[in-house]
Formats: sequence, C-alpha cells, structure tokens
Amino acid sequence: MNIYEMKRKLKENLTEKRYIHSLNVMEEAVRLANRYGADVEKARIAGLLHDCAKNVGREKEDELIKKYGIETDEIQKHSHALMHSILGKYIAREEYGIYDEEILNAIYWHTTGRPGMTMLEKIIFVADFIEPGRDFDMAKKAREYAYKDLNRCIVMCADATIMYLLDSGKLIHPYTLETRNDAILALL
Ligand code: DGI
Ligand code: FE
Ligand code: FE
Ligand code: FE
Repeated sequence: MNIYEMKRKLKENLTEKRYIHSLNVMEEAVRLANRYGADVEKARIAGLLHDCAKNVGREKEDELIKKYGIETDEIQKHSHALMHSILGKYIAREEYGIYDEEILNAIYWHTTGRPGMTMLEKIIFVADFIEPGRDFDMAKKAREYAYKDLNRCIVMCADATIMYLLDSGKLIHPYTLETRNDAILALL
C-alpha cells in the first residue's frame, strides 16, 4: 500500500478529528526525524498510522484481540486508551501491510512509552503529544524542548500524562512510570 492508499483507508476508519491529528503527528514526526537523524520515511508512516486502532469500537476491539491472539496484562485489558496502541500494531500489519518492526514497535509503544525506547519510538511518543493541534499548557511547554532536548521533553510528556491519570483516578501502567524514570536517568 502506498501512502495515498494508507491515508484514504485511515480517513475511512477514523473520526475527522482523529484523522487530522494523525496528519499532524505525521508532519511533526517527519520534522523530529530530520532533527534527530532518524529514518524520515519510517517516521512518516508510524506518525500517520499510530492511532489507526483508535476508533475501532469496543466490540470489534474484543474481536480483534481474540483474532490476533494479542496478549495483554490486567491494566491494559481495562483501558481502551492503552489497548489502541497495542492493537494498532496488528491493524497496521494486517490491514495496512506494514511489516517493518521498527514502525510497528513505534505504534505499539506510542501511548506508554517504555524504558530504552529507540529514536523512532521516542519521536512518535513526543510527536503525538506536541503536534500543533494540542493546545493545552503542558503541550506548549513540551514543544519548547522537543527540538532542544528530547529526553527532557519525554519527561514533560510523561509528567503531564501521570498528573492527568492521578487527577482522574485512572490506573497507571508501570511502563508509563518507567518511561519517565528512564528519561530522567538519561538527563543525569
Ligand atoms: O491516542 P492519543 O489521544 O492521540 O494519545 P495517546 O495514545 O498518548 O493516549 C493518550 C491517552 O492514554 C490519555 O487519555 C492517557 C492514556 N494513558 C497514557 N498512559 C496511561 C494511560 N491510561 C492509563 N489508564 N494508564 C496509563 O499508564
Ligand atoms: Fe494514541
Ligand atoms: Fe501520547
Ligand atoms: Fe495520537
């Protein structure tokens, strides 16, 4: 599938708002890849497709988890927000024909991050948070650092997510905490 076909299919499968967000993340990811010397074409595809599972719907989500034999832990199972990045990897492969493991992993890890992220994984994690459509305060602050100090920017993204999760009483996945700790350790 070429990028135009991917865009057409994605547009059919996402809400308009989510599709625009995806295009924004794609463009931000390309800018970050240029800045940090990552593979620009991989960043473009991973950015475009990172949320491809976002609007799947609950029933279909359960069906696909079974179909692809996706293994999840207790916390992931109870969070649609966490499941969409995991399921996204499988949808990108099965429905968009993406077989590049680096791209698939960047999609898989885009919500929580993980310790020891690759540059492409960091780029998608950050691009998702700072794309121009995100206009909350923390996104503005993180945007200032994205092109100066990527690890510091990751700390800011993780902090904002953790504060939001605490504030709304949601489960915090250990990966979310590990991402923050790993990025802080990288600053020391
Ligand atoms: O899909 P997007 O909205 O573009 O962004 P995303 O994939 O980074 O997802 C953000 C959502 O994921 C946000 O509502 C917070 C949630 N999230 C991130 N880390 C965790 C989490 N939710 C839970 N329950 N636990 C986490 O550790
Ligand atoms: Fe997402
Ligand atoms: Fe994110
Ligand atoms: Fe996103």
